[in-house]
Amino acid sequence: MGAVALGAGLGELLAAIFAPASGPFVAVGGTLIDLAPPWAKDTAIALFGTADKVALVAGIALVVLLLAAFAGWLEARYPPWGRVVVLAFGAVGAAVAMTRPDAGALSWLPSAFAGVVGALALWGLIRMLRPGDVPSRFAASTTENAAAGNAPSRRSFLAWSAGAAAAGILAALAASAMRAGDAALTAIKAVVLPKPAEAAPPVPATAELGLPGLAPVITPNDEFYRIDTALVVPRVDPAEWSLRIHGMVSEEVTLTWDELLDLPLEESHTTLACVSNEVGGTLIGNALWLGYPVRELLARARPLPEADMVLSRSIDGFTASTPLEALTDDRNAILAVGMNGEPLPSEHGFPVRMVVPGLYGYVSATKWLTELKVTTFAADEAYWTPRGWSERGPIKLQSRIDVPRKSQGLKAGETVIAGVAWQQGVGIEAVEVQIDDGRWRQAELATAISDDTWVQWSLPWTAEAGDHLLRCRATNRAGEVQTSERAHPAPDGASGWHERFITVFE
Ligand SMILES: Nc1nc2c(c(=O)[nH]1)N[C@H]1C(S)=C(S)[C@@H](COP(=O)(O)O)O[C@H]1N2
Ligand SMILES: [Mo]
Repeated sequence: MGAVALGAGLGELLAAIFAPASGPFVAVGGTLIDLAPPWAKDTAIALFGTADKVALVAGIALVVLLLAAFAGWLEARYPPWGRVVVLAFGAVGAAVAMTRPDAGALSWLPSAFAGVVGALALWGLIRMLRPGDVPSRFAASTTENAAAGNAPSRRSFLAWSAGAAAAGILAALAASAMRAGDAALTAIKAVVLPKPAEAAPPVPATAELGLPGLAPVITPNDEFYRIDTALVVPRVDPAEWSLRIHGMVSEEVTLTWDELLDLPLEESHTTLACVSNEVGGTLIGNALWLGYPVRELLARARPLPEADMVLSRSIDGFTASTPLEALTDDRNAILAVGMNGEPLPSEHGFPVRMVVPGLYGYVSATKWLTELKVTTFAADEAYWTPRGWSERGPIKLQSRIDVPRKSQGLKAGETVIAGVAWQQGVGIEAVEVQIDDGRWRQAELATAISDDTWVQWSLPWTAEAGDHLLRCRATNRAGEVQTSERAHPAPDGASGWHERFITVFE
């Protein structure tokens, strides 16, 4: 185990030095994410929420430990097969690393190195256990003490194994420390965004009900949900960033970071939602974005009349298919550089991401954006499409109960039921609440920031002791009532009414 830990840890360290996304763990983990069948990913998100990646890395670490134990046993019994197994896994890691979308010419190196170091360490360690083979310094005493079951060779084997494992773990820790302190991160921290040429209208004071337990109308960056396939957050140096607009266009356009910041940037509030959000779920957030309209850049490139889709691509290979129309009509579809008055946090796509009101994130909100390919739905497919999700993802009309919370130990008496409702691009006209299958009552809406954001709602309630069932449903500005028909998130978003059972105490 020590040997393999040493190898894997040194592999990660080497990766951290030379090629951030090519470490054995990251490459294998990233590939597992891409290869995972949709149900596995759904289960992972359901089980671990946004901690799905932590769970994956822990899982891989466990497999590595089991492998290490197996290789050690094999090497002791049937040398050199333990070494061969370790080398083979290094080779698999190296091959996988080269298939990653962000692979560089040397991406195979860390895994291969991990394999070789692991195999050598294993060889050295197991040799210590074999009386005939031990280095001469130990040879004399070994045979005498072996009978006592306490041979120095065994003791030194344990010591060296523990040492190797510790060295491996230290190397892995050093690797993650180096990642955290790398140059791109320094560049990120140095970014100062320009003032908007067009500021967002101030948020009406009546947009925020300020009730404890109710989601704030603007989601702070550090509370904003995060969903993506990136095991390691891509660190992009803005000085090296550029966006290429190509494909079915009359003219290719390239835009650098400085050029983008020189354009008149606009602020807008848009609520971002994930297609994986269950009814009542929390994979949704609202922010003030600063960015430049995609429509203006597409106007420079002049899409050909046959085009009907824009395939946006991230530096890590993720792609999203957005209807061309959603990027050329008058909605606030932007290349965002700012989030709630700060540069985009790395986790949310620094330096540039897309934000498109009215579409789920998986078909519109590409983070770490590098490329816009003007194309057709017939010719191109985005990341999630072959994985069981619809190629188009307009946001469904939804509403959610935030308070009372299930476990808050609500006492009988005057209280308030409150939540949020949304259908970006359409807007919310009304929210109704039903208590214990009674009549639907009109909730009071807070002031909406815009039709592109969610809106808070509330309803006073005199709660009587006992068990109650609360339900809510929204009506959009087109007059449609939220459907009661339950649908799973796959393939194009959950539907149904949010229900909450609540016990009210005397
Ligand atoms: N590069 C990249 N961008 C991505 C994704 C991804 O996996 N990779 N996931 C998308 C999905 S599914 C959603 S819901 C939003 C989430 O954005 P957030 O993490 O900033 O909340 O990002 C979108 N952009
Ligand atoms: Mo998503």
